[in-house]
Amino acid sequence: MLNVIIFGAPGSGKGTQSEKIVAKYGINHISTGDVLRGEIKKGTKLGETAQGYINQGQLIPDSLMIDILASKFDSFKDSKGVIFDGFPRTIAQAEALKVMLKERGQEVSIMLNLDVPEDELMTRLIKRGEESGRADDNAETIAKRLKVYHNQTAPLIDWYKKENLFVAINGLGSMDTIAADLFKAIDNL
Ligand code: B4P
Repeated sequence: MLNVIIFGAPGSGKGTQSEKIVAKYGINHISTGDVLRGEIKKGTKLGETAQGYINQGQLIPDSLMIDILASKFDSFKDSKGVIFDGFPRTIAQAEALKVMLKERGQEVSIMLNLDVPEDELMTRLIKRGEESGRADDNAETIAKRLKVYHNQTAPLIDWYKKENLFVAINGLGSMDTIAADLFKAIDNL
């Protein structure tokens, strides 16, 4: 199985590029952000809990996220692989992912880091907020999300470098150019 992690700060294009990778390689997609927004829309207990964290720009507790991830992963039948979009976001989530995959005879194939300067992230997310009305895409919450990213998520870069799975990708430019770089990295596996 091809198990790809697409990694980057909020607004780096993880969701955008995941769709292109899914279309090219025919693998399944787990976007933890989409799962949470789906639960909010359905008005479930989980959605209610998630909404509070998301609107504050905070991460949902690891224990909840890890359970969600495992059950979503196990829902795929005869899968060629999975793209993990928005997970892991903490060291605890990365460790749990490693264990979860190992228990299923699997491992992470590659971690692709979309590198985008902070002013560009802000511009993209503000624009998305105006177009989609996403509650967490406003200047104040974006600033909090970027802080959370630097404190809790960015340390995963070194973690995956130690695992020899890290590949840096320039996340600035046209969506197709970035996709071509991502495909090249995957095809090199
Ligand atoms: P996510 O839904 O994962 O959202 P994101 O990081 O903000 O966006 P992404 O990087 O996918 O950007 P996109 O492609 O859409 O998370 C939302 C929240 O959920 C988190 O803050 C957290 O609270 C919670 N959460 C999720 N996973 C969690 C976890 N594992 N643990 C705990 N909490 C969790 O691109 C953004 C915009 O840029 C789009 O409008 C797009 O059109 C544009 N864009 C993309 N590529 C571009 C390019 N090359 N040039 C110009 N614009 C581009």
